Amino acid sequence: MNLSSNDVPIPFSPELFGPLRPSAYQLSDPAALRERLHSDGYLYLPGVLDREEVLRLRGGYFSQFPSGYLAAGSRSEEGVFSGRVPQGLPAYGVAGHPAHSFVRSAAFHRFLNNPRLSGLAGNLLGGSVEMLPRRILRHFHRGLGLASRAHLDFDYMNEGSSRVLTLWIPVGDCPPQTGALVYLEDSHRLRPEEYAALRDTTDRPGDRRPICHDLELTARHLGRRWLWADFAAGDVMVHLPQIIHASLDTTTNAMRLSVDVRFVRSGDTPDRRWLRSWSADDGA
Ligand SMILES: O=C(O)CCC(=O)C(=O)O
Repeated sequence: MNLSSNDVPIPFSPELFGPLRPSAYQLSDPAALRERLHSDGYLYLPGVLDREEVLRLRGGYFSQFPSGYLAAGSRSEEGVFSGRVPQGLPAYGVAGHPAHSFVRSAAFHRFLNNPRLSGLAGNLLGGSVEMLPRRILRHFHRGLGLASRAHLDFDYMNEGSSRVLTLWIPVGDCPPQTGALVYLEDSHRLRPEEYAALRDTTDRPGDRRPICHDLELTARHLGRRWLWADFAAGDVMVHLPQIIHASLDTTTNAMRLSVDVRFVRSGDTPDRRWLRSWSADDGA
């Protein structure tokens, strides 16, 4: 596999990559699931959601684009990039772009209102929970050379309770080459001083929140592997706000689409920046 992140190549070698450990979401013992989450920093839960429902959401989103964006003869739920971005399409995720209206649509809210998601989060947080209103739709096509830099979620929501969980949902099949998320093994146990120096190697001077855009450097500096999976529509990842993760560049014709949402315990005070619908220019 030829992989890169933010256009920086990373060899797919056993030194740098290892497999995510799958868990069965139906584990009848929520305490065991919780224990595994805290031990690994994540839960990789294949097949939590109905595949067809996830693909319908994918189709609903891609059908909002002007003609010419999707490959001729393909169906919107396949989300295959034609190689051409229509002229006049507003910047990604701002008012006027389909992602901006989609996260405010009834179909999107219905999809996320699934009791499997709130039930899972409730079991893991040990009580009743609320999904924060800032729910991010991430969409990448090949050629952008853009991905999520190594980071931890709490750096983006550190003005509220740290009792928060992220659920990452691939909206379509998402192997590494399509831009999957990868997790730095056991990085939720690191002390911030251990990765502080990496923040100086950045393609985003002025923003101290990302840890690093160079995933090979990050893995070698911290002496641990990136954990990956061949995600399918229906899978759900759960992670702690302290685990370092990133995403790979999309190099396939099939586009990368995902949603990430956060849950807090009811009654906890969340970071106020997460209390409004997401917009790509909201600065949060
Ligand atoms: O989907 C991505 O590229 C990043 C998502 C992420 O960082 C998260 O879900 O916490």
